[in-house]
Parts: sequence; C-alpha cells; structure tokens
Amino acid sequence: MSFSCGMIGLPNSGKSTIFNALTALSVPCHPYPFCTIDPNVGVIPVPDERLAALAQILKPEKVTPTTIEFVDIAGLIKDAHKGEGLGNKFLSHIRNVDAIAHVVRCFAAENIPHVYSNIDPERDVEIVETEILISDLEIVEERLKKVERLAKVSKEKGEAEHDLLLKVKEALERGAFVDMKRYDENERPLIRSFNLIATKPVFYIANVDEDAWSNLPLPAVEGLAKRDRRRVVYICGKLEEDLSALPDEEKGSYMELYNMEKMSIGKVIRVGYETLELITFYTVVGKEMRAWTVPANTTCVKAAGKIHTDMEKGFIKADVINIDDFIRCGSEHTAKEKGLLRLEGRDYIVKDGDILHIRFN
Ligand SMILES: Nc1nc2c(ncn2[C@@H]2O[C@H](COP(=O)(O)OP(=O)(O)OP(=O)(O)O)[C@@H](O)[C@H]2O)c(=O)[nH]1
Ligand SMILES: [Mg+2]
Repeated sequence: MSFSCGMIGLPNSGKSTIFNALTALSVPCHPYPFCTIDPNVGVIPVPDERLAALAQILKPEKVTPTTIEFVDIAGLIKDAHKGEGLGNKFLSHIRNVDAIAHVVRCFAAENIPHVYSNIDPERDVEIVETEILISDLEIVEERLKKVERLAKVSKEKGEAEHDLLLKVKEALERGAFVDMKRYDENERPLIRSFNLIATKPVFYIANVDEDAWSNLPLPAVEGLAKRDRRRVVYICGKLEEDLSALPDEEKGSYMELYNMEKMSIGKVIRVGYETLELITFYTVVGKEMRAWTVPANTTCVKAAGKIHTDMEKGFIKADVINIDDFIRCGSEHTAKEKGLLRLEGRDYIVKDGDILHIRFN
C-alpha cells in the first residue's frame, strides 16, 4: 500500500489539473467551480535518481520504484461547514491520507472565475484551513460526547482519550493545525485514530501562470510557507497538464519555449514524499531491483516485514550497503573490499538509501 497525499484548495485552484499532470490521467477539469465531486485517486511512481543510477550498473530486468498516492477532492469554500458549496462531508475521502497538498491559486486567468474574485493566497489559505479546522472540531466534539457517555459507565475507561481530545480541541480552537511533534509516542497513535486532517503534515503547491516563472518566488506564498514552516512547490498546472500528455521527444522543445528546465510534477511528488518523513530502502533480488518506503526510524526486522511477512518472522540478519557507496564503487565486490558492506541485526534502524539483503529462515 502506498503512502498518500490528499489535495485541498478552493474550487478552481487547479487541483484536478495538477492531479492530471501528476498521473497523466484525464479527469475532467473545467472553468467552473465544483467540477470535482467524487474523489480521483492515482498511484504514482516516485522519481528516484539513485534507483536509476543503480539500474545503470546492475541492469536488472525489472526496476520497481516506490509509489505515492494522490487523492484529488472537491473544493472547499467559506462556510462549507454550514453546507455552502458542496459542504464538508467529502473531506472524509482524505481523512486517512498521510499528508496534505494545499493547492493555492496564484494564476490570474480572467476566463476562470475565482470564487473570491481576486488572487490572494493568504486569504484563500485561511478560508480553506478554517473549514478544515471546523470540520475537525465537529469530529472532536462528537468523540468527546461519546467518551463522556462512556465515562459514566466506567471511570477509568476513556480518561486518557478525554484529556487528549481536550488538548487537541484547544489547539484547533486556537485556529492552528495540530503539531504532532508536541505529543509523545504513546499519544500519537490515539490522536491518529481520530482521523483529523489538521494533524497531517502540509505542503503548498502554488499554481502559477506560465509567464510568472521569471517572477518566482512569490512573496505572498513565501510568507505563508515561512509562517507555517511548510515547503512550497511552484507549478504551472495547466502547462504541465498539457506537457504530460505529449510524447517525451516533443516535451523538450515546449519546455524550452517556456524557459522550463524541468517539469515541476517530479518536485511535487518528491516534496510530497519528503513531507511524509519517509525513507527509501532498496532490494536487489534475482532479476528485480526495487525501492521500498517505510517511516523514518523503522527497524530492520520491520522493514523486512514490509517485503514479506515470512522475512519478518524468520529474520536472521541483513547485509546492508548504502546505495551511494554502491554507486561510487561500481560493484558489490569493490564495496565489500572497501569494507562498506555490513551485517546488521533485527534492531538496526534502517537508513535512507540502504540496500538490504535479508537473510531469513
Ligand atoms: N491559466 C491557467 N489555468 C489553469 C491553471 N491550472 C488550472 N487552470 C484551469 O482552471 C480551471 C479549473 O481547474 P481545476 O483543475 O478543475 O480546478 P479544481 O481546483 O480541481 O476545481 P474544483 O474541482 O472545482 O474544486 C480549468 O479550466 C483549468 O484548465 C493554470 O496554471 N493556469
Ligand atoms: Mg477538481
């Protein structure tokens, strides 16, 4: 199962357009608000230069990159919690994602109405996030009621949850996303079980005009990113959607025309991936080379379990070599000679870029 990013933003901010560019699919996006009603879901390979470099050396028959899922949902407007627009119930489609991509409209385009008439990233972000906070508050309040009812039957039951719900409620009422780092390791799983959106890490996707490239970065967006300590990826959604539909050999000349060195979709995927605080490890088994994703601080035995439950159950040891070392040495043999191949046990914390060879019973 892939880790996932839910896309939020105002209607007509370009969520579906960017989703299309990411997935090279074609879901409808039209210049009228609330074009998306049901969610669009796409699983996308994560671009990985190290994996490509390793493939150059080993030339395996099959290279499997790791993936990330993007979920494109309907747009939110002010007072969605009171039923404005499509309301806020559709947010349930992104309650289980791992991170949030907030698409912010920075392109003007007079023929595409902006729900609040003019371009104003700060105002738009505030509107969308306020609706998220209100929707989360509704959930927290419902759950508080339930826990309070339960407490009448058994005093201890639900006490910890009650305290935690109050803490989270207070944060939401302050108008801020919940900083999960402030909670300890025992509290986090319980908070996650509330399925709130405001506890997930966020990054911004600033959707800009084609002719805005030379004026980047945009001060209003940079201000938001700095204030919220979030990363930003600039993209010209429409242009990248069009480019993604072209054959590779034609892309280059168009990109030159627009002074683009690289498409931004790769960066969107990469930043989405990095926002999740994940690490990548690799396996080379038989004819297949493969990248895998696990959260940072995963033990070797758990990483083995990601590949196959039998590997976790019968785990003995793992041969470990860093992918950059391997690429630098050019072969496993040279890496071994230089002492770069290590034998690690079950509690070893897997590092980003480790190539693992699991020995198991
Ligand atoms: N000029 C320009 N138009 C864009 C850009 N990105 C999206 N659009 C257009 O804006 C309109 C709305 O885009 P969508 O991707 O449907 O917007 P959305 O955020 O998914 O909207 P809802 O589904 O209604 O919430 C479409 O006509 C797009 O072609 C852009 O970067 N520049
Ligand atoms: Mg849409």
